[in-house]
Amino acid sequence: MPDAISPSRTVLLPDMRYSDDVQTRYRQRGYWGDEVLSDVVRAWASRHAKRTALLTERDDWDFVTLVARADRFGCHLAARGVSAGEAVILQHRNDTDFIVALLALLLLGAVPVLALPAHQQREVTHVAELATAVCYLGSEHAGIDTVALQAAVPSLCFSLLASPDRRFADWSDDAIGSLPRPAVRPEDIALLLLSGGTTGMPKLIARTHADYIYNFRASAALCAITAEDSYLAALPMAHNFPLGCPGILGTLDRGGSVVVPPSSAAEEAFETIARHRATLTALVPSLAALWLEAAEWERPDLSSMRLVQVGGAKLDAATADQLASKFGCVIQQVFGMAEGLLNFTRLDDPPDLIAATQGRPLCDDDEVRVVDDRGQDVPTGDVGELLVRGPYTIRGYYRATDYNRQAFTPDGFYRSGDRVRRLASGHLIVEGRIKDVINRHGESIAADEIEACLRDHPAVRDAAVFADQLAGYDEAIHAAVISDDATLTLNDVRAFFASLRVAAYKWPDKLSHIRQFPLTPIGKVDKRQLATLLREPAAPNT
Ligand code: OOB
Repeated sequence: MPDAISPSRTVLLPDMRYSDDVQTRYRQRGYWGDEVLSDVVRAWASRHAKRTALLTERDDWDFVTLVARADRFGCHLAARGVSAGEAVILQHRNDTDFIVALLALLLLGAVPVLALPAHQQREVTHVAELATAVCYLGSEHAGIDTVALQAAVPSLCFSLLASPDRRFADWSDDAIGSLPRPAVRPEDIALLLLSGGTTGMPKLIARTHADYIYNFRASAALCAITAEDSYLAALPMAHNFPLGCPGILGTLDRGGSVVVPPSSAAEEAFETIARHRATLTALVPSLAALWLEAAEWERPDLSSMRLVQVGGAKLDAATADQLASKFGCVIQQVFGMAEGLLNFTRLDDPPDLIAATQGRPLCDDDEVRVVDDRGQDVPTGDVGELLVRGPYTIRGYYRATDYNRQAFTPDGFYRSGDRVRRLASGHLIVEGRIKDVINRHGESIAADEIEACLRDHPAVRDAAVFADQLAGYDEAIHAAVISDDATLTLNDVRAFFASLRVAAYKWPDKLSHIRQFPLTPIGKVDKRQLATLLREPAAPNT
C-alpha cells in the first residue's frame, strides 16, 4: 500500500475518480490490469533483452542496456530524495536522455510531469507549482532559469540539467544496486500530461497506470506493431501522441525499436528513416506538409515505411492522399486528446474513409456522444459537440475543482469542445472548436467554415480565420492566408465567396497575407498568437 506520508504525493482527488462500479467494469472487461508502469518497463529487459530498443546518432542500445541505465539514473534520483508518487518535471528534447529519465521515473514510481521543450519559464513554473513538483529535469536547450524556478516553487528541492558531456544516461556517481518495486497501485497517477490548449495556462492531466498501459497497448495492437517495427520519434516525446498512441511506449512494449533523428526537419528525418529502415512515425499536419514539400526535391528512400500517422489538427483529404502516394504506405488519421479518447482510422479502412475522416474510437467502451448546445444528442451525420467517457479518459483535471464543473458533465463525460460529425460507421469528422466562432453583427460564424471556403480558392494554400474586435462587442472576420499570389486582395476573396454562394454576412472583412502561421509547442496553428500578430487595435468604445 502506498504510504500517505509524503505531502507532495500526487493523488486522484475526489472529482477525478472513477466510481467503484466503473472501475470494476473496466477491470472485468480487461482494460485495466494489475500491472503498474514499473512492472512493464522492468519486464522489457527480460522479454526483449538483446533486441534493439533505441537508436540515436550516438547510441545503439538493446533493452537490457536501456532499462539498466534508467534504473541507475532512478537510483540516483532516489538517493537525492525523490520517492514514489512525487511529481518531477521532465523537459527535454527528443534524445536518449528523455527516454532514460522517463523510464527512471517510472521505475521509481515517481510521476513525470511532461513539459514540452517549447514550454517557457511561465508555464513550467505554473505546472511545477500545481503539481507540487520536487525536482526539475531538463537541459540547457529549454532555457529555463532553474534558480528562479526553485525560488518560485517551494516544493522544488533540486534541478538537474543534462548536457552532451553530462548525460542522465551516464549518471553514475552515487548510484548503487537496483530500484525496488515502488509502492504504487494500478489506479494511482502514473504521469501528468500538459493540456495543449492555446488559451490560458496548461492544465494537468493525470493518467493512471492502468489507463495509460491500456492506452499504449491497445494503440499498438490497433497499429499491428511487432518486434520488427521501428518508430521514428519526430514529434516531441512528451506529447501523448508520440508517447503512447502507440508511440515510443507502445513500440517498446512490443519489442520494437525507437529511432531518434537529430531533428524533425525533413532532410534529417528522411536520412534517419533510410539509414535505420524506420517503419512508422507520427506527424502533425504542419510537419507533414513540410515533409511533403521537401520530398518533392529530396527524393528520399522511404521504402521501409509502412504507416504514417497524422493527428493533432485537421488533415485535409488532399494532403492525406498526397502523403499516401509520396510515402507509398498506409496513412492513419488520429484524432486524440491528452485527456484520453483516441480515434484512429483502421489500417484496412477504405482510402476514402482514411482521407476524409479522423477515425473512430479505439475502445468499444468509449462512450461518445455528439450533442447540441442544449446537451441533446444530434442525429447521425449532424454537427455537435463531442462528449466522451471511457476507460482511458480522465474524469477531472488535476487540482482544478472549479474548472472541472464546466469541463465535465455531472455524469462524468468530458466536454471536448470539438465540433464533430459522426457517420453511421462510427467514424468522426472534426469540423472545428465550439468556441472558435466570430460574433459578427449578432450572427455566430464558425471559423472553420470560412477557412474551408478560403482553402478552396486556387491561390490559397492555407487559411486561418479569427475575430477582430470592433467597437462594443461586435467582431469582424479577419482571414489570414498563406498564398503564392501576393496580389490576392480582399475583394478577390469576397468575389470568390460570392461565386460559392456563401451568405454575404460570412465574407471576410479583412485579409492578411502571412508566410507561416505561428504554431503551438506541438505544431498546431496558434490562433491566439496569430491574432496578436495581425489584429488591429480595438476601436475606441464610443
Ligand atoms: C492531441 O492531443 P492534444 O491534447 O494536444 O489536443 C487535443 C485537441 C482535440 O481536442 C482537437 O481539438 C485537436 O486537438 N485534434 C484534432 C485532431 N487531433 C487532435 N483536430 C482535428 N483533427 C485531428 N486529427 O492532439 C492528440 C493526442 C493523441 C493523439 C493524437 C493527437
